[in-house]
Amino acid sequence: MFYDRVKIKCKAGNGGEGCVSFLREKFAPNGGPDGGDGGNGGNIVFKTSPNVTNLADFRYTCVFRAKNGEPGGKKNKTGKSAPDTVILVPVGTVIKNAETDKVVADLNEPNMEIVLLHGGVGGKGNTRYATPTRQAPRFSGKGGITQEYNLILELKTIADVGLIGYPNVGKSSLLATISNAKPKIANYHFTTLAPNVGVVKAYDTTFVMADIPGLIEGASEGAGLGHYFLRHIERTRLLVHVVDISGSEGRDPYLDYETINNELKKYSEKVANIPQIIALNKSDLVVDESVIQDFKNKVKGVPIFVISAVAYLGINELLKEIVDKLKTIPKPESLQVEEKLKSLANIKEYTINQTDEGYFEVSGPLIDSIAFGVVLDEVASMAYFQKRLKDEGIIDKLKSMGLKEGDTVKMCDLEFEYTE
Ligand SMILES: Nc1nc2c(ncn2[C@@H]2O[C@H](COP(=O)(O)OP(=O)(O)OP(=O)(O)O)[C@@H](O)[C@H]2O)c(=O)[nH]1
Ligand SMILES: [Mg+2]
Repeated sequence: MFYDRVKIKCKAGNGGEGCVSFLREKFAPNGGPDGGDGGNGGNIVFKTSPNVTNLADFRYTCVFRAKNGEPGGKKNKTGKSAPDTVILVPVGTVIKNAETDKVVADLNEPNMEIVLLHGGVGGKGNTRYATPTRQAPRFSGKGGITQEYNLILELKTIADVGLIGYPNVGKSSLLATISNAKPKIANYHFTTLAPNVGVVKAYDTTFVMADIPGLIEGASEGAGLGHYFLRHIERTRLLVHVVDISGSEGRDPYLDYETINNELKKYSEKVANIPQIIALNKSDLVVDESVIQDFKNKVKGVPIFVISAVAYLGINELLKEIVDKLKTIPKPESLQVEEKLKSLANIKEYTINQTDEGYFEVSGPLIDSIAFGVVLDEVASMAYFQKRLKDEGIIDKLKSMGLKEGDTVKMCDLEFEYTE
């Protein structure tokens, strides 16, 4: 089984919490704050590796959570930042957000590395909140909280040339003859069950060729191997359409050619429009040369080469045409990134409930994060807390809902009476 589409879960690490601490030494009983910052959470990094050719490993490991940053410590010790979690994928991997089906990254080059999800930044230690008027802050910052994503990894092979054609016409034989690939070759249909990729060196250039499993009539309805593997020729610049011109299996070569082109059209207009070169293979078996001329009479405007992959006939001419054609066709651009993933969870959310006349309850991640580490019965902490409530617009929102002097507000475990 060839794995070219998998679903995984990824989450960058949270930032570590800032520390609340005060210097306590023998001769400085009331020392200042000395709580250090939290460390940063680990990033989720994707990297293409030439050693990875498919997505099979993700069957076993499909959850990737980078470590959280460590909390800050006393004596202004910064917490350790977590290492990146590096995920190795084959070249040509497209990453989509499973929820929206939008492309979030296209890893289309060798040794390409991207940080897809950034770890949360560490929270500040209480030292950082000290001001001339607030000399002993008893609160610290919470590290950034990250969000988990369901992602789809899809392999769309990166190859310059794609080999297409009916089963058993000699696609793999051609690939084996001209490239470093060693595909399985046998005299039956669907010998090739997964795309083979080979590197071809010819006329001072190098190009990559992908042999995809044979198509048959009705592939769009799932016949044979269906259209499943056609995604691997989506990004090729040129197709070599291999036809068995000897009709060794009793079919009409021209009908084969038409059938395959129809299947390409049913898959996508874009794939059907990729320029083609026709390779009339198994010419060593042709007894009556008129079949070649018949085919040429029916197909105009497409370069046709008469070859034999096994007897090495016409191969150099075909290669020359491929090399020349490739020079005129630009490399495909990367897929457009349709969505940029936000690493951080949305902690700006909160809700207000008026549970009784003059009684409001406010809750949600934003409140939790503002209230983190705040000692609410301490004047300086409380002043900081109230300022944040104001800055985030929560007080205004409460007022718009009818909050007035003397009303009660409940947040976390604290109830306080509102005063202007
Ligand atoms: N005589 C002759 N036989 C060939 C030639 N090319 C391929 N063959 C034979 O045709 C059979 C099929 O070849 P493959 O290369 O496996 O064909 P394929 O198109 O990859 O087939 P699938 O993977 O099944 O779609 C094998 O027995 C090959 O030896 C050729 O030029 N001449
Ligand atoms: Mg094959």
